[in-house]
Amino acid sequence: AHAPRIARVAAPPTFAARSGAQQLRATLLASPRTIAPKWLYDARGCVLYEAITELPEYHLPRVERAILGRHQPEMLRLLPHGAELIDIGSGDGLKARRWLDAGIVCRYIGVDIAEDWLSEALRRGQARYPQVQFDGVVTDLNWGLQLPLAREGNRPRIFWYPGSSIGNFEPVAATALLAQMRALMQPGDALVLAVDGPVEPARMVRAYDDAAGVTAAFNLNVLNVVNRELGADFDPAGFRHRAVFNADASRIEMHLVATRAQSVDLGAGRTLSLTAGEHIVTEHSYKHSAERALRLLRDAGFNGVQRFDIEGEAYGVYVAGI
Ligand code: AVJ
Repeated sequence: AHAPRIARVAAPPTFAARSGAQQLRATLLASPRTIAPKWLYDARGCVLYEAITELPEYHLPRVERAILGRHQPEMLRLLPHGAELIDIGSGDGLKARRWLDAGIVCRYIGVDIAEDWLSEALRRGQARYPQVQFDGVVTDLNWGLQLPLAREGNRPRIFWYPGSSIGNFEPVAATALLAQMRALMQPGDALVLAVDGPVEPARMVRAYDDAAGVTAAFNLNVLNVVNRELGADFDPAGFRHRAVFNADASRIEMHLVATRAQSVDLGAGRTLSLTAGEHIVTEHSYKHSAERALRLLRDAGFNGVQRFDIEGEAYGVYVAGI
């Protein structure tokens, strides 16, 4: 195996017209006021998110592990072997290990927005699995999915999108992203997609507003990110974290609520004025029932979808072909 190669995707023209900072400034001044969830994941945000995944209230990772643990043998019968694993939103790369350990992967391609984390994860993965080729793609999934690395030897591909991260996309955008994955697939390829579903509202709210305040710290940290990105002067002490379940849209919303009237310098000569109680939306986390998830997949053109779950939980892991 050669040393891991990293390909960088450039912003497509519709996005390149405005820098990330300009886009962020515009969404803060728009109505509703929003900060895209990707800004939550600076170095401190990634550490806090990892801590969230260990929280007793945040059941998603535990349920996902239980489903995969229970049903992996059956999934392995559906998945191509000798495959290239496309790990979408790869992060530390640890979730891919179950497929690498199962021996069905010849090449690993991590896809992530954070190049430093990606290159570190590739280096570690390459050292642990010397017989597997490790490569990476740095891109922003908000631009859609592009894979500038060609298949080697026309191997089948497995698209692995765990963690219910698809839930951060508005349903129309989620369908578009899934359709793009499908467009990159050949017969014999497979998608493995994990999607959280709705449970009791109180349980969902607790999962996003834990007793130890880790999710609150994660949410408030985004203001430090915005300060750095824009040269803004948000005072995190002037905001509080709120998680609400929007039943009509079937999504958890994370808000930052202004605890007092304030005006914030956003840089570039722009000012954001907030009244007490006004909020900024930092994340939508859609909870897709089985029916809704299957519709997303069907709308994106997938066929032969199989759902895997465990009793008493609404979380689903879907294996789909084209
Ligand atoms: C990484 C998008 C799956 O929506 O559950 C966790 C992020 N936000 N707690 C989610 C998150 C607050 C998480 N995803």
